[in-house]
Amino acid sequence: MFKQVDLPYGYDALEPYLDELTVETHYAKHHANYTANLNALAEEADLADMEITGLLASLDEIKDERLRTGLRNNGGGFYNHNLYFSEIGPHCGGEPDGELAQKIRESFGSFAAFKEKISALAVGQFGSGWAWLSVAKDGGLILSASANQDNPISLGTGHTPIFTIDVWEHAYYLKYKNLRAAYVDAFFHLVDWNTVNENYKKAR
Ligand code: MN3
Repeated sequence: MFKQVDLPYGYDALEPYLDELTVETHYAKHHANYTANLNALAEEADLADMEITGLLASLDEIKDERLRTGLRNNGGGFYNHNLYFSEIGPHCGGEPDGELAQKIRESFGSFAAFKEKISALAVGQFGSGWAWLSVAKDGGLILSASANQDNPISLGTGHTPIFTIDVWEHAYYLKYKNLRAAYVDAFFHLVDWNTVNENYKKAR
């Protein structure tokens, strides 16, 4: 049984950067639906006992095309949103410190340069998708973007995601309309870098 991450904040707690209706719809409708669909499909495929990362990394082994596609989309939707909703919160933002801050400086030159690069990937992703900060097997930091509910695990990159930005229109359209760049900029006011730092230490 796959379980949506608990929201440790209210639907209105991310105002003014994310409005209450967007957060409620995103978590209680979109994310909840991906989770329910994943559970039904995983049960049908007899894969309900797997870890989601293991399931997403071995989609190729699912012979039935309907189940494989359904698990790719809904398993991705489940995993991606668990990361997204757990890496943000009220009274956050700013810059990371500790080991992640140092690694970001080593990899990208500065936090500002990192922010600029991942924002460009998020804004430039054509249609629905995600931007990612991941850890490679050699410990390096990798930036990428993906379409739909794909992620670095389901795409078979071998990288472990530690931070993501959802750029599906459902993540921002009620408040920001077509201004995706404004949403991405506002999103950085919500990032809980302590959690991302923990994700980094686990992934490394
Ligand atoms: Mn979403």
